Amino acid sequence: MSLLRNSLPSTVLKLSVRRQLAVATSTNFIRHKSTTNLKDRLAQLIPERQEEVKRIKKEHGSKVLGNVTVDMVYGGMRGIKGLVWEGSLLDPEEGIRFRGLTIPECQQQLPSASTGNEPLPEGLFWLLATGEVPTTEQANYLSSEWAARAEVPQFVKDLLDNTPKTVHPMTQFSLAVTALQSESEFAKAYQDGVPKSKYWEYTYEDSMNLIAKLPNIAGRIYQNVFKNGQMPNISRDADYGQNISTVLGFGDNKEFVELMRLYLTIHSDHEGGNVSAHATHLVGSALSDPYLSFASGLNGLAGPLHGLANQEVLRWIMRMRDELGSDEVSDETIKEYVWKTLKSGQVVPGYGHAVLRKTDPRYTCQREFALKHLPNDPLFKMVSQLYKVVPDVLTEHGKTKNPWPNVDAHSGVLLKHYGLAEQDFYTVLFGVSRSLGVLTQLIWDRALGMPIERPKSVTTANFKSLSN
Ligand code: HAX
Repeated sequence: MSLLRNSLPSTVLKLSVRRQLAVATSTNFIRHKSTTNLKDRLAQLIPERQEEVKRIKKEHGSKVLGNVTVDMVYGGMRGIKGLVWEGSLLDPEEGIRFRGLTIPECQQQLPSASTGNEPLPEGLFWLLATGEVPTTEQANYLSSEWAARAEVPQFVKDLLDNTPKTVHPMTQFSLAVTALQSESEFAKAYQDGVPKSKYWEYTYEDSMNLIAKLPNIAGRIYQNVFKNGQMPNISRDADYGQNISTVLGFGDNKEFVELMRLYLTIHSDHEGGNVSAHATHLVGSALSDPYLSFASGLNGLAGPLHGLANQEVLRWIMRMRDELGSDEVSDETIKEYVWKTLKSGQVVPGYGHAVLRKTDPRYTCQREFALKHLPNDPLFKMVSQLYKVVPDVLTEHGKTKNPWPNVDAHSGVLLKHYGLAEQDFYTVLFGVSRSLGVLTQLIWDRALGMPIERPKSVTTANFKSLSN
């Protein structure tokens, strides 16, 4: 399948052809049409899954999943299987699959807007939540639910309007989400003594409300920090990607809107162990509500080794261009610049990954988007040149286990091409997308009665007494 896709220029992959290709994929999903209401569909699915988990625990509960070595404990817990994450699974060679679907399969099978080809993030959310590819009507249901719930309380608007522009956009994002916690239906229901069996319903309502408000929050941060503070209104009739483009001031640019749909889809989920996903899940396990849990995830996403690489990559490329004095430089000159970065003790942003050992398919699909829409953009050409040069340098450097580019190596150049040039804002968009993955898991965490997390820690002194 991927060979076939690679042999076709992306411009040829119009929707109808994509749909035909979809027929040939091994992971075609039957669309379940019983209801367009996601909560009703979850209510149908949850009892089955609860039974399934009970059965798995009974039949396999004492099976061993692997050994834990001292290296793993000092090494950021790499390779320790210690979490359940339903929405997606990451293969080191192949990359992410959302409920079994690769990114190209999502592009083929998820509903798109009538005006575009890229998958709607609404469809991805339905897929992550249910394991089913939604119908267009089901995706549209989410568009209208999110648009209807999008209004942000006045005090949160005031909070953002009164925050100094010098406060980083990710800090503002986290502040706003934490402040929204006062709206939590889960927290209120818990205080009122709601039974455990209903936790997921309140988690669902909070998650839907929170996701719905993120475009208005992100837009307000963008307009306050980088523009004149005037907020365009979202439309009740538009999809999520269109609405976020509108609040950022790019609503009339059809290509940008398509980019947003794709961007929000591919940044949503990357299984459970990455910092933003794990942090959200961990904090949620204390029955902190979705607002508090997601704010923790955002604080993790704001780290330069994780989501902040989104901004760091473009900054690094622009600095390189300024230092080298041109967009058109030889591979040899770029190589020297990469070595300079490494020798100064810095990482090359956008390269390497804790799990992946090949080019990130999220990078590849953004590259395809660029080849289709902006093949002559000078910065895109530089990104392509880096793709040729950096892996060899990192391999020669000999430290990183994965010399290939990750998702962050490409996104900035696409956003900048359309005029969204303010790098410090980029991770906010990543955070909006990440809400889709981590909040669907939070709903399942509560539906499956996941307990408070409490792994065992040890001291270095404990290891000294280990026998050989
Ligand atoms: N440039 C230079 N050195 C790198 C490197 C890079 N891009 N990637 C890894 N290394 C180094 C590590 O710093 C580490 O060095 P030390 O032994 O001195 O500590 C060594 O190679 C081994 O690291 P690793 O096992 O290959 O990678 P980790 O799992 O420890 O880290 C990271 C994975 C993504 C954090 C790492 O590759 C990195 O820092 N990359 C650059 C930052 C980046 O692009 N982050 C975004 C990742 C994707 C993501 O989460 N997006 O949100």
